[in-house]
Amino acid sequence: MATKAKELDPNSGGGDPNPPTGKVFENTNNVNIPDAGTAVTSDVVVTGVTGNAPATLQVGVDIKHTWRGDLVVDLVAPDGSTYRMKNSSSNDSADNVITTYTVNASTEVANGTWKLKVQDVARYDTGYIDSWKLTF
Ligand SMILES: [Ca+2]
Ligand SMILES: [Ca+2]
Repeated sequence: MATKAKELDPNSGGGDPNPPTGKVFENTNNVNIPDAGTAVTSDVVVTGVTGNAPATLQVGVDIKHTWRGDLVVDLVAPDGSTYRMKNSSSNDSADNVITTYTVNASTEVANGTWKLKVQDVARYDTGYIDSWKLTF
């Protein structure tokens, strides 16, 4: 029986003519989010990725906050296009937004400065962007 080579191994990245590179770009600098204030951003500069971003761009977010329902979270592509990942939700009193969103960014050129944009839209509880990353 013939060898079944390189089939559906999500971690290999090898043997695929259009490989998901699995390149990771991260910003671990903390950014304070003003309470019921203006949006803040954190930059990630992407280089060395050919062509457009994938339809399954992985956006890993680590935001520390004492009432995460206050938060609106967007991904901003290099050309300024905005992708909403999380809306505010006044009754979501849980802590923190620590998750990975999947964004269809296939119309966006990969290389350039991407931003995580976070706004706190309700008073009293506060927090900060701890880190975030893009996986191509
Ligand atoms: Ca708040
Ligand atoms: Ca950090």
